[in-house]
Amino acid sequence: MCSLTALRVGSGGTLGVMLRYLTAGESHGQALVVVMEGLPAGLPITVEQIQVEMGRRRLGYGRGPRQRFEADELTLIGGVRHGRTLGSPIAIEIKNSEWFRSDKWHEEMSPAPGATKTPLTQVRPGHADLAGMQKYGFTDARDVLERASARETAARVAAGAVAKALLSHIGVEIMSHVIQMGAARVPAGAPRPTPDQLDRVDENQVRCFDLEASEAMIGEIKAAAKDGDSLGGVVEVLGFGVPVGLGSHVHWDRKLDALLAQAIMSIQAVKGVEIGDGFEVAGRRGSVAHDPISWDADAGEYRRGSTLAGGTEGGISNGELLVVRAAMKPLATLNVPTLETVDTVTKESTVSFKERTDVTAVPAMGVVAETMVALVLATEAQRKFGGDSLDEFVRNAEAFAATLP
Ligand code: EPS
Repeated sequence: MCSLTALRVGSGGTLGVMLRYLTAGESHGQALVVVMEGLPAGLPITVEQIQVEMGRRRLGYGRGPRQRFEADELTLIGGVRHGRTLGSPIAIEIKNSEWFRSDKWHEEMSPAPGATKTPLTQVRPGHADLAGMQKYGFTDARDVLERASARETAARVAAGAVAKALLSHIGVEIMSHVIQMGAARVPAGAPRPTPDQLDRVDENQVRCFDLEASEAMIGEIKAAAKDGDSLGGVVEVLGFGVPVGLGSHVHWDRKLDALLAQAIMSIQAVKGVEIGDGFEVAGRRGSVAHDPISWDADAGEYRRGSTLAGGTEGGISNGELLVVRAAMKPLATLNVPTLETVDTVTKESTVSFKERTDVTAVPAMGVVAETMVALVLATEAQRKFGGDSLDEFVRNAEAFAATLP
């Protein structure tokens, strides 16, 4: 079949895609799984390397009880032998610790025929519950929420660890930091962290680089937690060493910024994406809204004097710092439910059901956003440089850089 969808060439499409991945699994089921295809052979990768990224995703003040016992125990099921990729699909399984530590979810999430004794019908505004039930014809919100849950991002982060490993061989490093939590913000123009300061960001309870702002953020979380409420915020992902020439101006679905926007927006609870200073620049005059270009004769490279465009121009990476921001809404599950809704059985007004939840997951979302940026960049780097082995991929990238006009 030759439908428009089948011919799409973006990161999530099918034809012509160099790197693709698919996750499966529910939040309280046995496990999550991710299958990645299209990585070159010979890429060194270990379970421990992936575990580091998984551990980073569990970080952050304000997470709920689940993160205290979730171990994200993972198994490399296929595609890796003796610590190196084979070029075949990589399959990674991440066990849900809760399934194995008790039988709490065994009946509720059993794949065998049966029915729940406790359907969830007081749907949460802002969550996928109601629209998902209507779309798929369900009478229990759990049929929707188990997959809509941000638990699924654990599988993405496993894939992202592999994508980051690939990118590291062409000098790309990706990190994130929290710049807003509720009403507490990092002041405009505050210094950005660099990759050698990643530990400092990760060691901070809210993954914020600005200590004063981080104190205010923790204060916000404590206050929201006291009220049984939740908080959203903004993270900034930074891509260092991104080569010139990823993405393209020639088609809407090949533009790097567009691919990044889709990838970031696909993260659960993300409602806004910004490349560079997109929103702030919209209010400026053209004469002060663009990054000036100069020639660095010593380095033999063009330079831009600022990062307003966020490292992409015309949908193509320009070799400057990549800047992508993601805005996360406050979680729709509240520890003290107050959100007005309707019970889908009685049609009577009520408040949404209570589930164990995080006060905020913004620090963790930063790690997921890094993952999505890494997956887009790895896909586009594979498209640009190709190669069946890591050596070939790196050789091609170096040859391109060496001949840049
Ligand atoms: C989530 C609700 C919480 C989070 C979960 C995402 O899970 P639970 O309902 O089991 O306590 O902890 O996130 C994760 C488990 C995770 O690993 O990120 C939700 O409703 O999206």
